[in-house]
Amino acid sequence: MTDLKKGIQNHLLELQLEIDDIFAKGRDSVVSEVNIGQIYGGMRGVVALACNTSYVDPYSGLYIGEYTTDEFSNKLPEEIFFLLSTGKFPDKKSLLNFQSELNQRAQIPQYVWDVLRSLPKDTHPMTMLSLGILSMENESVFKKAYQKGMKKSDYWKYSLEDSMNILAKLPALAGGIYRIRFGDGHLIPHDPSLDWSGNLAHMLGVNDDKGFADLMRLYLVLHCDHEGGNVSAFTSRVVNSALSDLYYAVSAGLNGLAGPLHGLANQECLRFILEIHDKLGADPDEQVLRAYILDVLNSGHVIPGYGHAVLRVTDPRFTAFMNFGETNCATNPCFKIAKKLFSIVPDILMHYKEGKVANPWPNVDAMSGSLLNHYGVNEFDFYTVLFGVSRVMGFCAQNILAQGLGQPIIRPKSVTNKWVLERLRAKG
Ligand code: HAX
Repeated sequence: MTDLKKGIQNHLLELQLEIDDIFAKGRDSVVSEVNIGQIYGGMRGVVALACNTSYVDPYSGLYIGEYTTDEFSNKLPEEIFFLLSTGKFPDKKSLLNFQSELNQRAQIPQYVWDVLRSLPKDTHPMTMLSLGILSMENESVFKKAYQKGMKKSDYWKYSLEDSMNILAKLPALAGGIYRIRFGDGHLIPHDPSLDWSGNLAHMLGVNDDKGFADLMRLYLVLHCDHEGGNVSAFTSRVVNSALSDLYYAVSAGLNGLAGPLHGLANQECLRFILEIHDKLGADPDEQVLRAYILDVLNSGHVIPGYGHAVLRVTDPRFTAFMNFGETNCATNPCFKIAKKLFSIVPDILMHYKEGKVANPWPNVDAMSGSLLNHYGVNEFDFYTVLFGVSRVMGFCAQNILAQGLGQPIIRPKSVTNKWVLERLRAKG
């Protein structure tokens, strides 16, 4: 058994003991009430899910396991996947074994490239990523084991196998999508001497700068997971809860991530910054920029990269990207505009619509595009693919743990307007 598998097994035992304790202390205790506004309002604030991979504190941001963003942001993505699924960082030997496993599974079947190359040239790269993964569904070891009648207690082990196979192929898949969609179509081979994010940087073929490989590492670490209730993670979990295998579940999660209010926001952010650059110049005057932002708001548009459904402070992942920018590309015009926006937008949003914007602070997407732009990844449409590569770690870890804990199919109850009106009438 690999160290990762052992680690997950131990983690599942710990989590199960905690759940047993919770149930013993108060399985029927009420922790959240749902009002009618929430039924019609995206279930915002309703506590209805347990997820032990990560936690978003409204005031201190993302925790992976017990670790704050500051504490994990200098790690490798492979270490982060270990942490998400076992609750602990791997030691050196376990890390090397895991990396070697990924290297052995990195080869992408030729039919995936045939599928991707057959698509219209202007297909969105997120469609290509989702389809690339879905096209490999026939390789699912979970599906094959299920058909042979595997025990429920073994589900997570086969999902781990599927996860490893999917994760191992992501750098080559994303790199290939970039080369087919934006380059000359020539694929750069996987280099087993490089780690997971190093290979992604290498296979994109954009930039050999060490700073770019460092940015890819940071990017893949910071986007890995954000609790269980966000659109993409929740979608992935719902699909997997029906025992659709991880190829289906990961592809479904990525389809949610492709929405402009979720993962696609990062491509909107750089577009917004470049528009400012074109219209107001590289170093816009503060008052002029302020007026521009107000115009955008008054025309009914959101300011991309600002606001969050859960966070109520500057996203620490934004801060990590900003610190990276200060060290590596402080004079880049887009970075400078992104920084200037940070000094202006929160104040405007705080007072906009009588304080209706719950969180006027920047989220992770407000800065990352400027950094990618600095290293020559200028195709906005590709940004969400990088986000997706990282977020697949969270989808996989969440689904493996949920299966290991024997969680059932997800099926909340919906009601009709008539039901709600009758309920109100009965209450008087
Ligand atoms: N600019 C202008 N108005 C904003 C705003 C922003 N950045 N953020 C919120 N608002 C508005 C909302 O549109 C809403 O107005 P209406 O009631 O008139 O529709 C009001 O403020 C209240 O919304 P909220 O409760 O503050 O925010 P929500 O939880 O509903 O939505 C969003 C959270 C992230 C979707 C929202 O802040 C937004 O659209 N931000 C811009 C897009 C963005 O950056 N998305 C990326 C989020 C991070 C992420 O998930 N990445 O994957």
